[in-house]
Amino acid sequence: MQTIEMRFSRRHLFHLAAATTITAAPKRGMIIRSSRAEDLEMPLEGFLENYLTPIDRFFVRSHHFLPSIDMAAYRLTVNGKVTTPLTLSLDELKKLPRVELISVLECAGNGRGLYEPSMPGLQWTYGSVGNAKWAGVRLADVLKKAGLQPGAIEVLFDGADVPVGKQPEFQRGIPFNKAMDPNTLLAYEMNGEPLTKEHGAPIRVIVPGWAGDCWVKWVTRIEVRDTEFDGFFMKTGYRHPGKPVAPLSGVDPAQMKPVTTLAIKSLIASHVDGQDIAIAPTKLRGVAWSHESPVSIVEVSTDGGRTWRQARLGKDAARFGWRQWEYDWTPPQAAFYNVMVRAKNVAGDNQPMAQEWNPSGYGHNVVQQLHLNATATPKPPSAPAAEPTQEVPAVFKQTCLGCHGVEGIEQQRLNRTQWEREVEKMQRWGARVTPDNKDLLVDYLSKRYPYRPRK
Ligand code: HEC
Ligand SMILES: Nc1nc2c(c(=O)[nH]1)N[C@H]1C(S)=C(S)[C@@H](COP(=O)(O)O)O[C@H]1N2
Ligand SMILES: [Mo]
Repeated sequence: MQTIEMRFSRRHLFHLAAATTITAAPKRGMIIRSSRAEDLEMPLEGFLENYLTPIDRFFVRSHHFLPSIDMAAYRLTVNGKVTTPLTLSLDELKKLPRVELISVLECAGNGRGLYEPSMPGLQWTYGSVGNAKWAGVRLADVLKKAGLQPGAIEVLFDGADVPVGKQPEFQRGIPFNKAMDPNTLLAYEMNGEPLTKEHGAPIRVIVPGWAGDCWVKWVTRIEVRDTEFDGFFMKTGYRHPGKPVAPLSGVDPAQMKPVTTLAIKSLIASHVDGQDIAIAPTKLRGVAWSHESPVSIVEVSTDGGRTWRQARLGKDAARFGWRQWEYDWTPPQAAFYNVMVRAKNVAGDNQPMAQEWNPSGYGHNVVQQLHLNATATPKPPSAPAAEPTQEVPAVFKQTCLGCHGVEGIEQQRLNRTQWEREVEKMQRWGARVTPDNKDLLVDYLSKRYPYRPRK
């Protein structure tokens, strides 16, 4: 007998369901940077699957816990320096012209875990980046509907997510000109599906070419401003000195500028550092991306940077999308090769040969180097040895594991001073650190998770 369900396609049902509730889709084989709130990194093989990153492989970065939003009750407020403040339902918003574009979304902190010396923060390696097709409406169309008053310099976005402890609320703004760019969108779809919960349903901001922190998820309010917003995530977080600074130096946030555009970057996703390969034809593969100017050339060196040859670029291309590349190579003899990749864009930007340091570890884009051991008897890469289990003091469990899991803590590689600052930050955000337990905590953390080189 035919049931009602059978008359609808799975996809149709998904849309029906999405009309009232926001669905969270399961993820596949991700690296857990934090289990709650969720911060998930795409493993290297994810880069090789498809030109558009599958949603179940797309990285997740959430500062706070996910909000619960009732789609029927959802409204987007537009206020500030506008002539007619708006309150729009999802249906009203969707009446504006639909726009689709492909763009890379990358976290400003992608590659933080590769910095030497390391700094506190989620220890992303390569995969807090993805390439998706977004669909939505132009932010400019929404702002024009509200009518603009003269003097606007910034557009601020507020999401529905609620902070943990006393952490300040996540609110980010972009300059007015970037907000009016026809490529800046309020998206309701990702890769042809309604946005999933972890990616910001029902509405998120798309700022092509700019770092992920301004791609605000779960947007409920847009404020047009004639002054710069001075909330934590603008005034203190997501700032870059704009020049290289001495490793481990602290820079006053007032002396730094907000993170804006992405850095040009390329990576090898088909191989890992130190791996054995056969003395036989090998295909090196990966992707390369840039900011507002597309990648034009990808080059590979198999001799430590003495000579460079052009890689073949994939046929899929979009101004803000990434470019797949591949390079056929046969190692001439048994040897330990230093293999590198670098990209250039149409504007002439390229990647540095040495990574300049900044306090929060943003914009990591040094030319990637892999050592590949060509041998007649290659062994498969071995799994990393499991860490021995150690006793965890009660004071640590009680003070540090109430708001989040242990993953974000155990991946840090920090010296005592850095741990002390981190514990003080947690105290400001609501951890019950007291003069009695502070030294115990800092001692434990700096011995258990000290600075150590990666690998
Ligand atoms: C009151 C809640 C709360 C408690 C308790 C807490 N933290 Fe956190 N912690 C946070 C928040 C909020 C974040 C940042 C989440 C984000 O932005 O993704 C965080 C993030 C972190 C990170 C990741 C790096 C960073 O700075 O974002 C580390 C490491 C960390 N905490 C260590 C600790 C330690 C050590 C303790 C115990 C002294 C502790 N936390 C106790 C709220 C807390
Ligand atoms: N409301 C809200 N929007 C947010 C965030 C957040 O924590 N809250 N994280 C930002 C950061 S730092 C990044 S890198 C991207 C990540 O988007 P994704 O989780 O869809 O990959 O979302 C941005 N938008
Ligand atoms: Mo981010």
